[in-house]
Amino acid sequence: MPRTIRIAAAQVGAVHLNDTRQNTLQRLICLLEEASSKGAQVVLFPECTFTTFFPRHFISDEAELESFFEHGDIMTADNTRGLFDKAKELSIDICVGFAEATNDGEHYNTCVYYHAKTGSLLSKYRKVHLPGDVEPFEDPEATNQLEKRYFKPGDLGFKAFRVPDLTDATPERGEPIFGMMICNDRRWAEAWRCLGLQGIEVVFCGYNTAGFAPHLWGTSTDQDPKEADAMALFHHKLVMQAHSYTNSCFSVSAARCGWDDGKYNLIAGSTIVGPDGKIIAESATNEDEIIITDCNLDDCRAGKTRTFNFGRHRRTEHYSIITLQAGVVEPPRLSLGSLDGTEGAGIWKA
Ligand code: CDV
Repeated sequence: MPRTIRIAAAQVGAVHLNDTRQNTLQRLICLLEEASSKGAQVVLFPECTFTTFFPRHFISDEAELESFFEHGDIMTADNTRGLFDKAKELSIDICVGFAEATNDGEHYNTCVYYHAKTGSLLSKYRKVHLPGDVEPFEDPEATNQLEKRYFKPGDLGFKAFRVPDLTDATPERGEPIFGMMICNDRRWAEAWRCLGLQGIEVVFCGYNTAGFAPHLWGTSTDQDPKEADAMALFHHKLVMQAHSYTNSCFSVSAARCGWDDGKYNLIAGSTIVGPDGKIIAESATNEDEIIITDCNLDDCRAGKTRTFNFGRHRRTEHYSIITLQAGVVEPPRLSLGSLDGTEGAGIWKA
């Protein structure tokens, strides 16, 4: 029996600094209703879904900063409850990103998986790879990315989880295996492999990715903004496709995109990618939009049992460098050694 699930990504267009919480929430609810009318069983929403992407702003006022965070139970808090209530009413699971303030005063860039049938959170993930800086750029024209200032690195790791009720749990395969990551995490092979090693079948990833942000990335500040935007989109698709392929899983990505405040450009490009690395659904606008497709999880089997059969082919005895060292340690410079056989002089010995 095929283990097929209809999965959607809810792309969310521009959200301005002064947009009201209620207005943004209403847009998310409309997207959920549209996904429901198309038969979606699970819908992914972007990173920091409920507000504008505030880490681009240097906010010194503590109360103002806290207003971008969600406090208390995300399922019942005033600013977010509407989406969870609607998901329950429509019987659709949702995966949604938000800025989390914990009861003990910590702050994380978080997402949760909400299981509609039981009205409970099946899993929570806190973003591990926080990009950007603690201090704002000196150039007042630069777009900041102050995630390292506002959030602590996630402390929950990359945990895959089983989801009941979406497909018949066949005796051979059991319930679907899902996992979550957030935006910048998708660029790191390590994040994917941690999920891949748990037999991941669908990775969910919401994102806010600046198009033209020359102080942050790109080649120079006078780069053509359109080219920069195209390159950011290319890199987004590259990592989603490559890592879906090398871990033999589906991936779903949902963009917060468009021109926030008419000034800050975030790329669109929400996608659903198959375990062969091919894009099977893709957004066509940079506005609010649902993309949706059927995913037969058994399509993951070919890769998982052949080319990427990890148990058969991985050679962990050669991988310790990955966890022992974070930064780069280059081999010794040839020019600093002599050619008399000194270590590092470029003479290979068996
Ligand atoms: N929100 C993000 O994590 N954005 C990063 C940018 C800043 C590099 C990204 O990887 O898309």
